[in-house]
Amino acid sequence: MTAEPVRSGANARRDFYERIATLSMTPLWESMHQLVPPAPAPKYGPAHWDYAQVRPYLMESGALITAKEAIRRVLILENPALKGTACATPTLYAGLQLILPGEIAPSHRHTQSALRFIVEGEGAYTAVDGERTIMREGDFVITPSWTWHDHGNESSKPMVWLDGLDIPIVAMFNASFAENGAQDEQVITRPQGDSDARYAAGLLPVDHKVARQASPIFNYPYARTREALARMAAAGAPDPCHGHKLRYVNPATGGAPIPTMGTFMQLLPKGFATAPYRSTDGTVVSVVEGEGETTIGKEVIAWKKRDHFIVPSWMTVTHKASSEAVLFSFSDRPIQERLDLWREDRGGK
Ligand code: 1HN
Repeated sequence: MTAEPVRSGANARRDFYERIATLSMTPLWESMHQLVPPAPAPKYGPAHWDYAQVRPYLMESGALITAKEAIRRVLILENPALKGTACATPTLYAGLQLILPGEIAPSHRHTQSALRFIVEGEGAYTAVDGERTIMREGDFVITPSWTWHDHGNESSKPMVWLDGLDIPIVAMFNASFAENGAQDEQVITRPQGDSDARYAAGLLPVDHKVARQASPIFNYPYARTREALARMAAAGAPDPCHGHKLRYVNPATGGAPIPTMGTFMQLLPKGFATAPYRSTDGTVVSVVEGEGETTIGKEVIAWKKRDHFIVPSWMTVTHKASSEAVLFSFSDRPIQERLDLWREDRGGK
């Protein structure tokens, strides 16, 4: 091969860059490797929130401000590598919300989609577009984009849930709209259980038309999810990388219940160790049952019930369950799949 002639030295180039900067131009050849890395190079790492450490602060926040004054009394789970961004991963927001007995979180709506995953307590409700649902530990509840929602706790105990929102994604598109309701509590127009009856029994109303991507089911109760996992585990061997893993589904489309965020539940049998796995979707995990250890790259996270942790994009992950364990997780996988971006590496398994 003949050597390429060098056209000019470093000083001449620097001078050139300064002159084109006056026209808001910059040379691609100086940044191309960073712009198009040969494999994902996430600028964030794993993170872990131990519920035993977090819970006292959550309860302290309950004495500091009411749910009504706060609008939403939430401690954001901010990835330490993304300080100041309120992000758990570059595309996902996560937070732990506390609502005390007798409190309400007033009605509002926004274009960001939200999920709730109930971490502690039982008996608070959320209302979404005219229907209430009572929430229990392990339930997965959705608030689709632009739907009115308010919460209230009519039980005698504090309720804590994980909020997952697509805030960074909506921000990237500059597509945020939000408004407050006229009243704190929205008008209820449908009986409790109505959407469950119409959409969650393996049936759909005969003339149902898909009007939006989000699921018409808004509470996926843990009792059903747990039974499905138990029966699946009794019926066959676990997947080497996932254990027994299911994804939540919008029955009208077959897609994810929330178009921007995929949601998953997996059971790891006692003593089970997963094979190394990685995928391009950064993931937030909530421990529902059991104890174990997750290795992400070189970091080892020892977790138990109600802990939360982050698995970054394309980092190799293995789980080991010391007792039978159940993990809820959410990620940006559905968007990546729609854009033909999502990849996984099962390490040959
Ligand atoms: C929100 O509306 C809720 O409705 C929770 O419970 C967390 C974080 C940012 C913006 C809106 C809720 C939120 C949020």
